[in-house]
Amino acid sequence: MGFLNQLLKYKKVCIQCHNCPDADALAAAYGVYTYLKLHDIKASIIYGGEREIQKKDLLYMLNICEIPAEYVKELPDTELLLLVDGQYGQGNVYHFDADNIVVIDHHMPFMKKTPQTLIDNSYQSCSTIVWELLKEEGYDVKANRGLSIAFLYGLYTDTSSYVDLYKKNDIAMRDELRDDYPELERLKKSCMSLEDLMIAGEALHHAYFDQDKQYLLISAMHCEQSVLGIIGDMAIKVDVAKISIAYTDIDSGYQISVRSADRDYLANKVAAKLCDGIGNGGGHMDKAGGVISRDCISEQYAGWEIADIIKERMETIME
Ligand SMILES: [Mn+2]
Repeated sequence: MGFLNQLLKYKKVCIQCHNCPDADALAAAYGVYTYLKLHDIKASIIYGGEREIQKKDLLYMLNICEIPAEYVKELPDTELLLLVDGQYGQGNVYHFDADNIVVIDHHMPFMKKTPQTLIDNSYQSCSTIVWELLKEEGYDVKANRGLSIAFLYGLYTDTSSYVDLYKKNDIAMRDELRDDYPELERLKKSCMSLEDLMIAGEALHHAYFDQDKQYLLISAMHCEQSVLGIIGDMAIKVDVAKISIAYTDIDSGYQISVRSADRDYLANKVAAKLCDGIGNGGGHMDKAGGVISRDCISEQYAGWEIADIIKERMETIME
């Protein structure tokens, strides 16, 4: 029996994406949703957190792929809470009280392994995992145009526009699903607003470089996480930079985005250490992110600027 097959015993399932869902979370959720709907299960796609999706590309994706993602403050009545692209208890996954949890994720394992968790960080996107699960159940993904576009865009955004795509299974999905989709081409070219472009330019113009430890620290005006990622992706291409850290303010504190060009300082480790005790960080070895909580720093670092907190922590991390 496949992993998805075990879900058919439920009548109502809530599929939860991490806060500020990205294309990969939405696509993975939609894949599971499609399977459950096919078997007449009452399924919904939800997310919580600070705000509703605002990014133009994601709104366009929800529209063309017909993904019914809902922003909620409370967990709707459900028998099962199924998390995609994130894990229960993590900082970027809004906490809803639930007893019955299933997790499908491709980040570093944070939860204990159980029959209800499928966490494999050897995958570059959660979409690829769900694509494989659907194939295992005999579902023809390629015949579903909207889902194919969603999976491809999820993988595309999680691999820096396929530039970092290198894993066998992820490449297999790209190769199988790829086709001439004008909507996908438009999606790929809609991930920044004009304002984001100005914010990125301004942020890069004022980048701080630590000569001794060889890292870049970049402060950006309030922007989406994906824009921070674009800034970080560009900054880490600098020859002398081992690490780049871009950050921006969000309601609850600061969003950070870490890139690594040096195996001695893995991005997920750096992000975890930067946020240790004052937030939550993690991700992949070359790309990671995190959130530093304003409440936590006002206790532990009263009167400190965020840049100084990061600099002090980087001194220790890169010793
Ligand atoms: Mn992902």
